[in-house]
Amino acid sequence: GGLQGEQADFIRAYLARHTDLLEEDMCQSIVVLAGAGISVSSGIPDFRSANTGLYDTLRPELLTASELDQALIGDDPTLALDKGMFLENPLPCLELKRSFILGTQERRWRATLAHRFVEMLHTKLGKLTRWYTQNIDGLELQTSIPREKIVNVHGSMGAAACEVCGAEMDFGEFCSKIRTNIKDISGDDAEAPSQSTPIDCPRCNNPTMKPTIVLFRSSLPKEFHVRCQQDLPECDLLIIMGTSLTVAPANSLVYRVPMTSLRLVMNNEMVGRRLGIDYEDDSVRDVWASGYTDQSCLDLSERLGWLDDLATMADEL
Ligand code: CNA
Repeated sequence: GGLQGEQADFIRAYLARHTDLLEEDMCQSIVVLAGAGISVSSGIPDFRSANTGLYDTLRPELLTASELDQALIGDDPTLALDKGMFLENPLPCLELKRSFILGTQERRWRATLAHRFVEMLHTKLGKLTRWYTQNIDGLELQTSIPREKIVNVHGSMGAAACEVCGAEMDFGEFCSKIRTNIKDISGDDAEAPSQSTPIDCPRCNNPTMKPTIVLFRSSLPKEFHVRCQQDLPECDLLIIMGTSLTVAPANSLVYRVPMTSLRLVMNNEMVGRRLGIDYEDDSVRDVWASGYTDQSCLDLSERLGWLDDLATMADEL
């Protein structure tokens, strides 16, 4: 990591502008849209980063599926997390998520600097209207942000329910079943079974117990739509962090905020150009903090005089 040379000067100039954006009176309502990129530094891979993302490292041949389904997943990895595919065969999804589920139970991962930065938008500025996160890792719950300010757009990993009838299962019980029923495609767990068997719902008996995450091609929590209607018309600044903006309708926030609201993209690549984000230097409403989100958040925190608070938060971990 680390910023160097001309690139660093360029980014710092932009960041100086961001500091103004955050502190100005005209900016009263900040909405954050976050994605897997803000949790990568905690040790959880994202989906779409080249080489390290889950889609590049996925080996469909290890999943319990027909050869045809393996080939289809090879072409389009989202199918492994697709509702239709899950109802037909729940095993690929559970196999793919096994270590994520167990890691969540063990609280294996810690909130990152980016999470702490969003926390300070609330605690220091009092301007955080809502934090929409596509992440299912629950790391945002390690911050002191009130629960109602957070929208888990794609659900969360830390609870389990039946995809068919909605019956809930104690998460600890679900995790023990994951441990004994589902094979470990990462090869890290020597105790794992060599073959997978599905986990039956105690109410409807379908083999469809899963973490309460939103699968592809299924509907989002109602809360998402309700909060968007409340929040977006008032939004002065949308901060987009660590997301490829490829998943709809989460990415619709980008064009649903008023034309007058500013958009700050904290991401290591230029995302959302097709949704209208303008990466030209003379853009009137969009600014890009390139590079690592943690580094951008650290730089911004320094400019805002928040480094001591960050250090205190780190001590409390
Ligand atoms: P994505 O499509 O994988 O995009 C991640 C984006 O972040 C990409 O543009 C990356 O280039 C960028 N990025 C990665 N690391 C960094 C970094 N350190 N600094 C700056 N930018 C970085 O993920 P999205 O969230 O956009 O996709 C939505 C899916 C991913 C959601 O449904 C999530 O549930 C799902 N997901 C969540 C997690 C998690 O909860 N931590 C992990 C993996 C996938």
